[in-house]
This record gives sequence, C-alpha cells and structure tokens, in this order.
Amino acid sequence: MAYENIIVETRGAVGLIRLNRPQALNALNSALLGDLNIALGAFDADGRIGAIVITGSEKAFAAGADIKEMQSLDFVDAYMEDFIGDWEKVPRIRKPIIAAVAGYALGGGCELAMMCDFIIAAKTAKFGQPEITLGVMPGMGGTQRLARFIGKAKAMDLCLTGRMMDADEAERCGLVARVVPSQDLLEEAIKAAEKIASFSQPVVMMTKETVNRAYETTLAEGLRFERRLFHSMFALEDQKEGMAAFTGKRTPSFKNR
Ligand code: CO8
Repeated sequence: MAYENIIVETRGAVGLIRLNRPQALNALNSALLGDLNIALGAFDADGRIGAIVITGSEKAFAAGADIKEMQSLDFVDAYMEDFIGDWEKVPRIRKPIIAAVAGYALGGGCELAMMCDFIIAAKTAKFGQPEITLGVMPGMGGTQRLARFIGKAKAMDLCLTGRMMDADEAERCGLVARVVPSQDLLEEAIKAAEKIASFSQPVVMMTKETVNRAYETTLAEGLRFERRLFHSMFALEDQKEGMAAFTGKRTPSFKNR
C-alpha cells in the first residue's frame, strides 16, 4: 500500500509508522489520519506483528492538527461530518503502540501521543496544548486524557496557558515513560516494542485492555475485570509454556495460543 503522509515499515515483529509531512511539521490532516488508520488496522490484523511504534521527525512528532485545513471550517460542517471523529479509531487498536517523540508534540500531536500506550521521549521533546492561543481548546482528548494522566493542576496549566513542557518535566509528571538521548530514540522504542512482541500476544493484548480499564471504570470493577482475565489466562498454552520454561530454567517459546 502506498501512503502519502506516513512511511510504514516492519522491523521483525514490530510495525513502524513515521508521520511524514515535513513541510508542515507533521501537522495532522484528514489525509494523514486516513493513512494512519489503514496502517494501524493492517498491523493490528497481522499475526506476525506484536507491537507498533509511531514516530515523527527530529523536529516534530506532530505540531498539532492542520490549522490550515481547519481554519475555514464552520460549526455545521464540523458537527455534521463529525470532524476528527475518526481519531477515535487509534485508541481502539488492540496491540500495544509506543509513541517515540522527538521535537514538538503539540495540540493534536500531544493528543495522538497520549492515545498510544506509552511515550518514550527524546531529550528534545516538547509537549503542549496550545489550542487556546488559536481561539479553540483541545478536541481530541487533551482536556480529558491529560487531566487523567498528569492531574488537574498541570492539565489546567497546559490547556489554559498554552505553554510547552520539556521532556524532563513531562517525565516527572508521568506523561512520559522514559526520556532517552535523541540519537537513541528510535532504537530504544523499537527495542521496547521487540520486547513486548516477544511475549504471548493474547496476554499482551489482554494486559493493554486491562490497564486501559483503569481509566474507564471503578476500582472494584477494574479489579474484578483483571481477576477474570487473569483466571482466563490459565486456559492458554502460553501460560503452561511460560511457567514450564521458568521451572525448567529455559527461555519460553510462546505460540500466541
Ligand atoms: N498546522 C499547519 N501547518 C503547520 C502547523 C500546524 N499545526 N504547525 C506548523 N505548520 C507549518 C507552518 O505553517 C510552516 O509552514 P510554511 O513554511 O508554509 O509557513 C511550517 O509548518 C514550519 O513551521 P514554522 O515556520 O512555524 O516553524 P517554527 O520552527 O518557527 O515553529 C512551532 C514551530 C512552534 C511548532 C510552530 O510551527 C507552531 O506554533 N505551530 C502550531 C502549533 C499549534 O498551535 N498546534 C495546535 C494546533 S490546533 C490542534 O491541534 C487542535 C487539536 C484538536 C483536533 C485534533 C485533530 C488532529
């Protein structure tokens, strides 16, 4: 499949997607979203792929939604077309997605990174929700995911002032899982994705689903959901293999069954 706005490759069991609109700092337009949803869907459906990495360029993961595409939109069109509604497909991908972020992750770029399962940031990364400077507010999770992930104080600070935070601050407040030297970013993200892809795929997918439940439900319901899925894992050949390998002091060979 030929894509115009992203570059797609595989590295063993890892699916790699690079956002690729260098002329617009990877601003997220409808065409890019179309490409991204097709590529993510294809990796999700491909049994050989165990984890996905989304990255941008050295200068920008993505500098937000495409302002030039949005600027003449009116309310009725935005509402009737459910403008940006298709971004909801990204968090529905069942395999883990790592965002490897260097440079700007602003507005929709920060929101896309937050739709991924965790963020590995280069020292150069800058996160922000500058929509307020454009006369709008975040529309793709910036007010909701950010508040849940980093708390009200920082979410309000970023959304109301439009300021950017650097990678170290983003790690301190829990937005980012790891900060790495810029030259190591892609390699570290792929290494983490390879690690995930080496485990039992159904277990990996159920783990993602269960951690995400923590953001959707009460603690009691979440714990019940976790325990039920945990019980179900004893029906897997991979559970028998993983535990036999531990007691036999050998490396497990998971079959994704
Ligand atoms: N949309 C469209 N074009 C952009 C965007 C953008 N978000 N960001 C940068 N560009 C373009 C510039 O217009 C410029 O193009 P040209 O050369 O044709 O003028 C090119 O990229 C390079 O940008 P700059 O010259 O501005 O580069 P600088 O290094 O001087 O500045 C900045 C980098 C600080 C990142 C600056 O470009 C900037 O402030 N960009 C806008 C950031 C922003 O406000 N983002 C939020 C957008 S709104 C949003 O995301 C709404 C989210 C809800 C919907 C989500 C749907 C995906």
